[in-house]
Amino acid sequence: MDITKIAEDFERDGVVRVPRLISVEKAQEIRDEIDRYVREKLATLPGPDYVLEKDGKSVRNLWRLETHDAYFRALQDNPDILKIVATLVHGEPVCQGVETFNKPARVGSAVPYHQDNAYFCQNPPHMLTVWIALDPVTVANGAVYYVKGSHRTLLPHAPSLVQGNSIGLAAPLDVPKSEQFCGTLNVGDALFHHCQVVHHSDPNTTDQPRRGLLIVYHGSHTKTDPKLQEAYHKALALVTPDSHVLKQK
Ligand SMILES: O=C(O)CCC(=O)C(=O)O
Repeated sequence: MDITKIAEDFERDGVVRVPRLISVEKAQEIRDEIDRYVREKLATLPGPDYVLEKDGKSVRNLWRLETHDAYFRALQDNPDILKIVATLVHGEPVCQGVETFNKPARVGSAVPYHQDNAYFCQNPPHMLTVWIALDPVTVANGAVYYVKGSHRTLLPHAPSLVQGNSIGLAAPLDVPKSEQFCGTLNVGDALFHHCQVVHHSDPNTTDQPRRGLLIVYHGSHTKTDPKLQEAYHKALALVTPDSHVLKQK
């Protein structure tokens, strides 16, 4: 892994693909642990810590895995990951969360255009997500699309009313999908994406799931911006929770 090259691409584009970040065997182990977690813990989780798809049973997201489970807590300490993250966040990495975007076969829903810092509210925006492929990620099963270079400014956001992604870009970006970077991946590959790069994903229309494990880090020096956080909390409050399906990020 050439960290200098990874950092160069990340600074310029706001997203960088890192092949084989974890092994295929490790990805299988994580898939098995997600299945165990859902089987054993979903029913006991507090409301905001998971989201189901519209069918009311397939898991869309698991949030804050590190607070509920030692296996997932340990994933944040992977030294290969920390080495890259320390360079990209310009400081000591602090894990903000371990989570999944499962995009299950046939029912996996879209994620609207957004910048993560509208949720994270960090200043300076030295924060990123390590998005690790647990299944092959293709155009058809809902790869994440990124607008390269869009990470330099935080754009206005507005409530999206989408369950699990309560806030999205207030106005569409004038960049056709054909010009966006499509994050297709093999199992074990990863995307490191900056907290201000614009991204989104389509529904999964295939019979193959597209599970992503996400580990979010910021530098220990970043601070929460109270104004940004107020706007986010307002958007979150607009998505009325339903006892089965609506659980928020
Ligand atoms: O996995 C996806 O489809 C979207 C991921 C995402 O929106 C995020 O990392 O903030």
